[in-house]
Amino acid sequence: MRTYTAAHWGVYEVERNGNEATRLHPIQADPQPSGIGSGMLEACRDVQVRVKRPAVRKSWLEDGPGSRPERRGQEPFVEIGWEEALALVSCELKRVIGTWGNEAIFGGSYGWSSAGRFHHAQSQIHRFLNAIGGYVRHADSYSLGAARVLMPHIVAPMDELMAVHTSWDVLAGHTGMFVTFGGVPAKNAQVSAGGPGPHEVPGALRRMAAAGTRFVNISPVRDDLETGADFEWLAIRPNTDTALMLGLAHTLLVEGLHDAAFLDRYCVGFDRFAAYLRGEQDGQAKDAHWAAGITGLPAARIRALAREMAAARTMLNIAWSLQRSDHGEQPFWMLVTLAAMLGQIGLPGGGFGVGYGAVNMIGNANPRFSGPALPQGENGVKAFIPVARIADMLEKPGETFTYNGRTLTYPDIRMVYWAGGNPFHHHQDLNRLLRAWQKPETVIVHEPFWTATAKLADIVLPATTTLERDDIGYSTRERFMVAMRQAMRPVGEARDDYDIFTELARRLGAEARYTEGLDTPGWLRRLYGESIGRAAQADVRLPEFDAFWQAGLVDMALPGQSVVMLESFRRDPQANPLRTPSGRIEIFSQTIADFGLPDCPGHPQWFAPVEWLGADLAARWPLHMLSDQPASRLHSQLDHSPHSRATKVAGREPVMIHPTDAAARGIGAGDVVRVSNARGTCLAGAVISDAIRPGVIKLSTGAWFDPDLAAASAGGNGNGNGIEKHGNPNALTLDRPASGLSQGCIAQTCLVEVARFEGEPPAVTAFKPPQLQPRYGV
Ligand SMILES: Nc1nc2c(c(=O)[nH]1)N[C@H]1C(S)=C(S)[C@@H](COP(=O)(O)OP(=O)(O)OC[C@H]3O[C@@H](n4cnc5c(=O)[nH]c(N)nc54)[C@H](O)[C@@H]3O)O[C@H]1N2
Ligand SMILES: Nc1nc2c(c(=O)[nH]1)N[C@H]1C(S)=C(S)[C@@H](COP(=O)(O)OP(=O)(O)OC[C@H]3O[C@@H](n4cnc5c(=O)[nH]c(N)nc54)[C@H](O)[C@@H]3O)O[C@H]1N2
Ligand SMILES: [Mo]
Repeated sequence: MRTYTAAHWGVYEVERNGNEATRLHPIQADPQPSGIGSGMLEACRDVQVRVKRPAVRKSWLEDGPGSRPERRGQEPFVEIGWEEALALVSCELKRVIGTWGNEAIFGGSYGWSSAGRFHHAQSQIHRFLNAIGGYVRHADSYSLGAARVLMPHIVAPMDELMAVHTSWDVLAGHTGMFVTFGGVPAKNAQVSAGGPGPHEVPGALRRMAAAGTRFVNISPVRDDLETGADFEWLAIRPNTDTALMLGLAHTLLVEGLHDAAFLDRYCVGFDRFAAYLRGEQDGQAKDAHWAAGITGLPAARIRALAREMAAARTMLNIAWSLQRSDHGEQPFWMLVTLAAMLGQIGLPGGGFGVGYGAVNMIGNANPRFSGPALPQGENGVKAFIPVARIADMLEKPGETFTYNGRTLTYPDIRMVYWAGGNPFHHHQDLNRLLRAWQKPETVIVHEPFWTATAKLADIVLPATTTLERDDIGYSTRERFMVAMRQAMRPVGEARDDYDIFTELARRLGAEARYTEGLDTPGWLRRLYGESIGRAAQADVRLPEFDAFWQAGLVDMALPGQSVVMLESFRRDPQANPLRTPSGRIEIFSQTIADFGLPDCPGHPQWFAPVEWLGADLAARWPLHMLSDQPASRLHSQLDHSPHSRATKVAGREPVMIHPTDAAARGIGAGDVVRVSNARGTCLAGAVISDAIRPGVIKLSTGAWFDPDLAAASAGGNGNGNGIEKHGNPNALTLDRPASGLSQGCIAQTCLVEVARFEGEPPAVTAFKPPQLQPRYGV
């Protein structure tokens, strides 16, 4: 029997021996399978790292909710049976709701979990919490905190833009110049949420280069672009792209190279922006010379680049990482503005892209429809936070903050309930989060693995991985719908999130609302069935469920399709207006101006970030640390797999350092180094490379957080925190919002210093389970 499965990093044919998978083979249609999947089976079966039984922190079990929260992560867990665990969790939910109301439960539960659309943990937990009265939710994402709030005001919502990127075939046919801020990282395009079909990006870039497209990569890192040919690398100082784009815009303006007719017909507010560009108010023209001083790039090259862009069919692209920075709205707003000045938006091969390479689906022309998805129900609680404000929320109940023109209040959280995410991987300034995490009385986590977040919980319920259950794989603009048939038995006593929540809902009198009387097979049929009609509207004929389940894969490709972003708007802006207040591209936004925010005014502007190489602080912390997405895993997922472990240096996460910076510090390849700033210290393994700008280091995210909690609670190593031993950059990043508009995370804004670690470095314990005790002594 041929069966399939899907992960965020690929679609696989499952070789099996009866009910147990023996190997996963990337599907034949995939020209460039991701290596991430190679260790997936092994990682899921790693009984050392799996949570095998429900487990409760000792003090919580013995003395009740709120007992010794400072001991989270430091004391043993007691393993208990499912019956007792379900009783504990349901009683605790009743207590919290009865005493404090549903508004005391934070169920935002951000995270990518795994690929199947039914067992999508975030949807499951939200549906469950809604069924019992609601919870404090999160808005937006870590991926696109600033862009999700900004872009609807000025052009279109991010989800809309992501789904209508000009397709790769059109780029190969028409694009003369492809200028990208932050590369087109093929490492990131290994992934699509819900499961990528064929990996398209490496081949697409090579086809463009072969067809004659000229590439310019503006990035502190050279190798986040690979086209199979030479390209120009402009090694910009991190977080200064807005200044560069302003310099380019200034040259276009003063040399009359901007498309005044386009700006007139399709945009509003160019005049106000042009006055800023010329420096009419602040006396500072944002010219190439000015931009050179900020970006570290030569003024002559900036001027020439502007002319070259105006002379060619030019596509401008920006990586999502650029908005994960202080004032992260500005580079995105400025990219759209620059593209508007070039006047090629809506033309084949011209205009802008917001994330070619960020995930595989961007630039695909496969059909677009909303696939199977679990309805989440109605939330009885109105309070929410922008996703990255979690530590603020825990520390500052009752305080107010601004968000997208509104003033909101942080709720008073007593319980945190998480399924499918790893905040002790994903949040910034994890030493701060460790302190804030002591605030709730109870932390409940569903996890397949003993991640840092599981270890820092009070109650951990073992969840199955996607391989242990039936599901459906689907992602917009990807080629295949996948019948994900169970590929192995659950490990230990793990249960599906759906089954856990069903049991809890029963104990809380909400079973009918949560399950609607359906079991997993019933839901798969229903969700698939409901998507047949939506698919038909996109000209996709899905077979009936039984045929789909039998076949395993449905190929939804519609050959010959291509996409040009904003084509219909360009053809007729009156008939096809944008959904902005003016119906046009807003270079000046009256709405945003009226919010009256000092850190996000009505048109794009340069603001110096709180931390960057031009700051006074750089005298003390002279290196800019980029914490990009890891090539060898998805965030923290599968860090314990052989594939990810093979990339470690001296057992820690590799940190890329320029030879000059390494030599100045006596650091050699393979050395263990301390990466520090005032917020924390982590250890990493040195990789020396000239593919990075001097003064910049790169430490990818996702090494399992391995803090020295005892030292942290005792006051630590001088900066108040224990050393993180494994190389998690969020031990150092800054937990502040991009602006009062979006409150997005700013992980890429971070100064540090690096030094050789002298002596014997402490052992990495990230993949060791916590101390586990049986319920009753034997
Ligand atoms: N410094 C820095 N930090 C960053 C970023 C950065 O660029 N720099 N990027 C940010 C971004 S863009 C993102 S999206 C976040 C990602 O942050 P997360 O999405 O939180 O990271 P993951 O490691 O994918 O965490 C998913 C967790 O779900 C678990 N899981 C998988 N399947 C299931 C399931 O079926 N049920 C349950 N209950 N659990 C499951 C996995 O074991 C894993 O622990 O990180 C952010 N953090
Ligand atoms: N393999 C893998 N792929 C992934 C993920 C993963 O964890 N693993 N995560 C997925 C997720 S959730 C997301 S949100 C996307 C994220 O996609 P992105 O946010 O775009 O990814 P990053 O790798 O953080 O950054 C891309 C590049 O931007 C460059 N860069 C950083 N700062 C600056 C700057 O200030 N200026 C310029 N010009 N360049 C800069 C870095 O050199 C980096 O190579 O990736 C997705 N793809
Ligand atoms: Mo993300």
